[in-house]
Amino acid sequence: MGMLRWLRWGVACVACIAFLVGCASTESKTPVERHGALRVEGTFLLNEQGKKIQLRGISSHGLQWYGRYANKAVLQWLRDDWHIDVWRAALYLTEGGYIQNRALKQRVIDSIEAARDLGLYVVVDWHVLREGTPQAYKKDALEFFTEIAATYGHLPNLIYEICNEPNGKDVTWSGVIKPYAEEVIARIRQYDPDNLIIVGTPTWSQDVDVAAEDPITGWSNIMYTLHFYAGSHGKELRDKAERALAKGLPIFVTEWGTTLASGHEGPFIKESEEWLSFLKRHSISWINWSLNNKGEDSGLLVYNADREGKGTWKEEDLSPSGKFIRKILRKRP
Ligand code: IDC
Repeated sequence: MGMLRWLRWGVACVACIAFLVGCASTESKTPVERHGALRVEGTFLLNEQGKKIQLRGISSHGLQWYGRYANKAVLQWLRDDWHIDVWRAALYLTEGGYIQNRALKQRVIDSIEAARDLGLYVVVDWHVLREGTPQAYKKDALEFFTEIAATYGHLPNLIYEICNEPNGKDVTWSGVIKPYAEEVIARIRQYDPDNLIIVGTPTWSQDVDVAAEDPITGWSNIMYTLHFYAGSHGKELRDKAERALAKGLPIFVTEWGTTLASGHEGPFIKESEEWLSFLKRHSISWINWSLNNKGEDSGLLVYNADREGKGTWKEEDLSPSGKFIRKILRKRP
């Protein structure tokens, strides 16, 4: 009798320890160890085990200005202290960006290699903005993505964002953006058959409903960009997103801010929380704009905090937006 009781206790203890070790090891695994290669099914992003997931993370500011933060120490801080899953490397084209300064490609490579070593997902963002149309530098985009896909396409953590925010009244979905996307996707797929490719939508990546009327066909693992700034965009844009989802369009929020669309004012906490619960409800992945100490309200650091970028920032180095976003990220969804 005594023996049996001891045996029961023994079995219970072993089960309990196994459970705790299991929990600890899931926690200590990196995002890429947990989720592996990603794929899209319907409107959802799935991990390698076929489970619905929501990636959450932080964007760089323009790499021409804040590329010094695209390093392993900073990404490790964001992974371990902020619990990010994904880092976005924003390669502007003009305003001192890649078209004018080819050396910036190295900042993208630094981001990819740091993310690879740290087990983070990384979004390579071709940051179409002032140019309006992605067709303006299509040749450069094709060359750039060929090189990135050929060199890093085998990694499970690479995500392509091929045009940040197309804009302008002539920059239509079916006539301009979709044909651009089809060419770039076809090129990437020659080297990388399966990693996620995210396509920008008209009106600074807000018209996901328009893309949903005429989605890209013939390729798998394609998603569409929705961007919002909580102080400027609210229910109307969420309704648009809902219409797109109802038509089956998979959405990835590769950039959002807690401020006005200018990057200033706020943070608009209540409005941001409304958006965050919407994104959670639909399991939509998101990336917050952005890591900089420029002094703008959407920046996650206070003005002039640690100019060297070693990732040793303290709570008092974070802006109100930074404190809010860090708190959200540290709570597991
Ligand atoms: C802004 C930066 C700002 C910089 C400007 C340059 O916050 O410091 O001077 O770009 O063009 C976007 C863009 C993103 C903008 C951001 C805030 O994708 O590049 O960053 N924003 O205005 N879309 C909506 C807002």
